[in-house]
Amino acid sequence: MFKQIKTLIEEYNHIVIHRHKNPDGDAYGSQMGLKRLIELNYPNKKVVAVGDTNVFSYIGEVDHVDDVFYENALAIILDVAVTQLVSDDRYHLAKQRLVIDHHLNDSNIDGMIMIDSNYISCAELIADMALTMNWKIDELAATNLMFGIITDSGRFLYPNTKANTFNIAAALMNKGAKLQYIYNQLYTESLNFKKLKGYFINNFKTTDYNVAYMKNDVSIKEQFGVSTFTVSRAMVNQMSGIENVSIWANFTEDVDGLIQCELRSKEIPIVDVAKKYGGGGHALACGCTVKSFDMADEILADLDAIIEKSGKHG
Ligand SMILES: [Mn+2]
Repeated sequence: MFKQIKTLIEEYNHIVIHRHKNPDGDAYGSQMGLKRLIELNYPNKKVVAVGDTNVFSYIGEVDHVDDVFYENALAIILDVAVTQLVSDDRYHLAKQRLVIDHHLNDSNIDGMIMIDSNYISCAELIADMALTMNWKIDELAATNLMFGIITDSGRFLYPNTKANTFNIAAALMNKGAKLQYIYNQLYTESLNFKKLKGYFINNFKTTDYNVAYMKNDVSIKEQFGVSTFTVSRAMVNQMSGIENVSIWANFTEDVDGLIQCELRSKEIPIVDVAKKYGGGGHALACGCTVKSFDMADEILADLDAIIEKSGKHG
């Protein structure tokens, strides 16, 4: 498969690299890593990167690309395989499409598809390809790819981190990946973000069965100058890793007055509670949206009941 991808890349002089919307470290890292790899190994090709930007934009700048550039171009789509999640839908304009992803979803994009969920990150897959193909890899390419591997593996923490993840990381280190730079970037937070974390740690409450929870009205996001998403999704795990707390929940009022509920559990499945209130997600990480904090209390009662039933109350 790597050979087929290489052959396809070699056929095109114009290449546009896409990835998913709201890019994470892997989407950005694999996009900017592959862009650099093509520049290094095929200096006569014109390769550009497109898409929306966010706090990870220090990994690499996206390019402004006119529609006409797509005419005889190959569009490479990374870390996503479904049309609705791709950032910048002009990949349809390209002459040919290549999808490289490591998620479980089947692709609904028309083109060459390479999906392999054995890889912990898309960047790991691209690095493996570059190493297998004996491509030149410089410090910048190695650093960008390492960024994707480190972020998508939860810093080599998640259970699907494999021996080969370390083999590839080691190879990237040999090519000059700047580990200290990556970790400095990842562990630097804005002052407001840090203070918001402190606010959570100091103010969360617990139920009778030790479900840790926070109820955040809309004033919290204003007080700390952050988004609803930050108060809600980015803060829920401030209540994780606490002795005798097996489930934790974060209830955040949004600008429409609705309550965004983020529910997490160490080991007892809780997704049925999220589903009961019109939401969903994974067994241990899920969410829903409800109309009031009173309904949040109902959710907490349901979570308490789950712990009671499990017999795992500490
Ligand atoms: Mn990924």
